[in-house]
Order: sequence, then structure tokens, then C-alpha cells
Amino acid sequence: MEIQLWREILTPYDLAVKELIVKFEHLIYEHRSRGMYSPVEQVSGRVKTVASILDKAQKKNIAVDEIEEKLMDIAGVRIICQFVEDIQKVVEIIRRRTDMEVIAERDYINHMKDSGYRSYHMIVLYEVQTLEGSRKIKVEIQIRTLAMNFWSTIEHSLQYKYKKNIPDHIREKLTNAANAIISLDNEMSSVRSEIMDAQNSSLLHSRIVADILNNIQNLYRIANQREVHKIQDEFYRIYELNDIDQLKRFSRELDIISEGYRAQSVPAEDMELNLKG
Ligand code: 0O2
Repeated sequence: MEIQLWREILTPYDLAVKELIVKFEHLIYEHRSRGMYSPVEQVSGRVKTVASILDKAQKKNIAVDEIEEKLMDIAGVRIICQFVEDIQKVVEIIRRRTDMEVIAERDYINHMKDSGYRSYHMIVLYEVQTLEGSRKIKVEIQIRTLAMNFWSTIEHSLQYKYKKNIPDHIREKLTNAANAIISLDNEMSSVRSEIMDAQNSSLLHSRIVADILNNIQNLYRIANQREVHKIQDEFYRIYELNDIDQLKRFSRELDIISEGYRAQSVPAEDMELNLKG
């Protein structure tokens, strides 16, 4: 058997995890910057430790030189959603992507494990570029709700503490907790649209306020100072009213004022060019 150079072996897995985290975080950003609700709430990832890889290989009777071929979760990415409904949306987004190829799926949401574990697993092939050229890396993507993640994190720590032999009385409490998680996710789903509306208006509110303040700051450089102070005072007055429609109206008016100043500040030669064009 060849010597296993673990650092070298694991480097492309590390790259795959890092790249995928950036991509899924960008998906959150794209949704939110367009004022849309993001089905992905948080993303994290890890490369399995060598000890954990060897443990799993031993448990599954996998020879050391077959580990890369047969272990599916050396690289792991975890996507956390707010609601159960978001999980399917994320699954569809992943299936449609052209930068990863889905090679297996496991639905532990509709088919809960005996332990009480619930999550949707997808194994994808993801291409990374290394010094030796391109490599397709297997990555396990686990998709679950915040509540499911809470349960599985606690259960995972207990499995570690009791070396997978969790005592019956604790197992029973975990089973009760798993059922409570199902009820919690169902309750949250029933008020999903209200929660999404609330989150969207809070996002919209911060975007409008940021736009207004940005406009005021730009005006401060080019406009009459007394006028900018008046605009700022008016903004604070409207802000205190806590009325999103008034803020929207104020923002639109400010856009028009700023546009007027921008037009005035266009250098003469550019104006000529614009007029000729
Ligand atoms: P770690 O430490 O998270 O990496 P199998 O079909 O069971 O032979 P495998 O690979 O175990 O093959 O597949 P499975 O069952 O889909 O599990 C993959 C990963 O899902 C596990 O990796 C866990 O992260 C998670 N998981 C599966 N079952 C449970 C469970 O009952 N409780 C918790 N908390 N997590 C679970 P590892 O390598 O077991 O663990």
C-alpha cells in the first residue's frame, strides 16, 4: 500500500468546500440584494478530519486506498433553511446548476432515520482546479431547517460522548425532541408567509434608508449646505413616522433632486458631447 499523504489528499476537498460556501453565500446575497426572500439562510462546510475518515472507513470495511472512491462525505457542505418548504427549493436550485452534477440523493425528511435524524442529502461532483489539473470532487450537501440542525447538532455531540451507544433514557428524550422538532417546523410553516412578509419589509426598509442616506451624503458634497440640512431634518422627521410608504416617497423625491444636481454638475464639454450625440 502506498503512503497516504493526507495533507495533499485533502487539499482539493478543502478547495471544493471553500468554493461552494462562497457560491451559496452569493446565492443568499443575490436574493437579498434584489429584495427577494432567500431559501438559503446559512451555509457552512468542513473537510472530515483524518481520524473521522479512518473511523468511518473501518466501520464500513473500506480499504485505506479506496477511501476517496467510496467515502461520499470527505467534503461536506451544510445548508440551513428557515422553513421545511425551502429545502425543496434549494434541492431544485442545486439540480439546475451546471457547476455541480448530482450523483445521489437521500431524503431523510420524508423518511426520518430511526434515530430521529432529518435532513436532505445530495452527493454532487464538483470540479476544482489544482496544480495537477482539474479534479472532480465528491461533496455531500446536507440541507435542513434551523430546528432540524439544532436537534442533529445535539444528538451528534451525544453520539460522540457515548461512542454511539446512547443510553435508552437519553435516546427516549431525543426521540421526543425529534417529534417536537417536527411540530415546531409545521407550526412555523403555517405562519411562513407572515414571517416572510415581515422579513421582506424589514429588508426593504433598510435598503430604502441606506439609499436615502447615500443620496444625502452625495448631495452634501455638491449641493447647497442649508438645503442638505433641511433634507436631513425632513428625513429624520419621516423616519420617526415609521411609515414605509412615506419613506419610499421621500426616497423618490430625493432621487429627483439628486438627479437635478448631477445634471448641473456635468462638465461643459461633456454637456456639449451629449447634446451633439
Ligand atoms: P460526521 O461526523 O457528521 O461526518 P450509510 O448509508 O449510513 O452507510 P453514511 O455515509 O453514514 O452511509 O450516510 P448517511 O447516513 O447519509 O450519513 C451521512 C452523514 O449524515 C453523517 O456523517 C452525519 O453527518 C449525518 N447523519 C446521518 N445520520 C445521522 C444521525 O442519526 N444523527 C446525526 N446527528 N447525524 C446523522 P458521519 O460520518 O456519520 O458523521
